This record gives sequence, C-alpha cells and structure tokens, in this order.
Amino acid sequence: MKKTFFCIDAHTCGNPVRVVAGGGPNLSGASMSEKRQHFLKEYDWIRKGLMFEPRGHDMMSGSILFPPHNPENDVAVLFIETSGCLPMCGHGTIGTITIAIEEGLVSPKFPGKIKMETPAGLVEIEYQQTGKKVDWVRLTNVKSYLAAEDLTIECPELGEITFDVAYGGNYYAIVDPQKNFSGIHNFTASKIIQYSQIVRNRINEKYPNMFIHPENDTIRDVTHILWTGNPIDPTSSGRNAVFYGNKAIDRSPCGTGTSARLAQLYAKGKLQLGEEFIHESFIGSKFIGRVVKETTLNGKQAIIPSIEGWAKVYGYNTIIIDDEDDPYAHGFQV
Ligand code: PYC
Repeated sequence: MKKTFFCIDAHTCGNPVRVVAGGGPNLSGASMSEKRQHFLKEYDWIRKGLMFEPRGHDMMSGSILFPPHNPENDVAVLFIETSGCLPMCGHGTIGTITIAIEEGLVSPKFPGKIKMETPAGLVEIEYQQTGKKVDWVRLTNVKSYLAAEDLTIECPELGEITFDVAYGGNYYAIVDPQKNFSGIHNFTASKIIQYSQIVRNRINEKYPNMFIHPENDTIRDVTHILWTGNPIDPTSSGRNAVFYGNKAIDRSPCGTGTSARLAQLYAKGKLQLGEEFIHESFIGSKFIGRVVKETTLNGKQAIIPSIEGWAKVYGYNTIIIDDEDDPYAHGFQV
C-alpha cells in the first residue's frame, strides 16, 4: 500500500517537530487519550515510517492534528515520536502551534489563544505573532507533581545514584548532581545516553507499577531521564540533558521535563509561585518556566506550570510510505 503524508517540518529550540498536515488516519475515540490507543493498535506503522530512519532519525518527533472533541476547543493533537506516542510533549506543542498558525492549519476562536486537547489533558496556549511569524508560544500545561523523592538505583560506572520522580505530562526520573554524579557539564551526550538506557530499565524493574497517573492509567512508568548540571549561561536557572526514546537527548530544554522539574523544585520549597525558571537544554537553548498555580491531583499537592519557547519552520516534506516497494517503508533503528 502506498500512502502519502504532507508534512511541515520545524524545530523547537533545536529539537525537531514534524507536523502531519495531510494524510493522517481517521481514529476512533471520544478523547485524544482514546484515539492514542487506537493509533497505537492499528496505525503505529505511520509513526515508525515518519520518525525512524531513513525518513527520520533518533531525535525525530512530531504530531498529527485532529478536530477537537469539545467544540469550545480549537484543535486536538496526537504526538508521535521515536519512542511511541507521548501523552504530552512541550517542545512538540510549541512547534506544532507555530506551524499550525504560520501555515493556517488552525483558526483559533480568539487570536493569540488556543485550547488544545492532548492525550494527557487540555493544554491552554498563548502565542505572539508578528506578520506571518510566530515569535513565541507559551503553554499552560497539565497538572504536574512530584511523585517520589530520594529513590536509588545502581548506575554502571557511576555507582549508586539518588533520584526523584516527577510528572509533567510524562514521568521523569530527575538526577541532580551528587557524590557519584558531578553534573551534566562533566559528561558527553553519548555517556548520558549510555547510562540512561540502563538506568531507565532498572528504575522500572525496581519500582514496578509505582508511577501510574491517578486519572489515566495509560500514562505510566518512567519514560524519560532528566539529568541536571551547571548552565552554560550563568544567568540561566539550570540546565538539563533529557533522555528519551532509545538514543535521544532533547535539543530543546524539554517542555514536559521542565514542567516536572518545576513541580519537583516547588514541592521542595526551592521555587516560588510565579518565579521565572530559565531552563537550558544540552545545546544551550532556553525555555522560560513558571509555576502558575498550586493545585491538587488525587488529593496531593500539584502545580500548573507554564512553559514558553520558540520554534522555526524550515521545510515542506511530502513523504511516501510504500510497503510494496520499499523494504524500509516502516523504518528501522540501529
Ligand atoms: O518537550 O516535552 C517535551 C519533550 C518530550 C520528549 C522530547 N521533548
């Protein structure tokens, strides 16, 4: 079967976002969470074909747009990525909205504001546009919270590592500098990837069924590792290396990772309501994070975070997936 996908490519602070503007599947389900399950069951070949090599690469991520389920909202989004379909993706949101506005894929009811349905819940967005260009996008994310503190795991070469787990749309193990880990400024990306692959498996083996979203049990387990360290720019609040998929370090400061970081710091009394947190990525690009509101989730303290960043559209990409002609139609990973 030969299928054609009309994609628009952008990057958010360095990390790729490929929006499928045409050719996406018809999914069933009364919410994006249900549609995500349908996609994973029947259409995951689209994700693999568009994200994996040779059409994508280890860091590739993107989204497919759908009409909203609630007419009060503007758009609904399925995130696709090398690792699967994330419940929520911050850099993906910033890139998707920039593409959608600049290319006229979405007509917001109120210019400058978008209500976007994601598998993790409703995300409210503000953006500033000058002429055709979107200058910045600020998303108010789903409820985020610190799920566990001071857990431990054996990391190859480093030894015992202590970490917290926080949710910001995905579950993150957050590793701060400590006796056996001096901070990301002392490590190469490939070392962090090598450690993360093993650490993530060990965390989910050692702490099975510990991280399940209280309102949606399809969101579960530690999927990302957020290592921290000294910023490149001393005026930034912090820097991270976020591991996702099998071999990726986020080139952006990671929206859901920053949300998890804000939840962790707020819960530990290290960040105040409304205080600006400038988060640097591994390559030095920046998001501005803030705790907008304190709230509760399942009776426990949670926050509503906001994340601001920018994206640049760089290409139109008509991609063909033909599994009768191309042995690598559904991609591969090495
Ligand atoms: O920005 O939330 C994010 C994200 C998740 C994985 C890569 N980026």
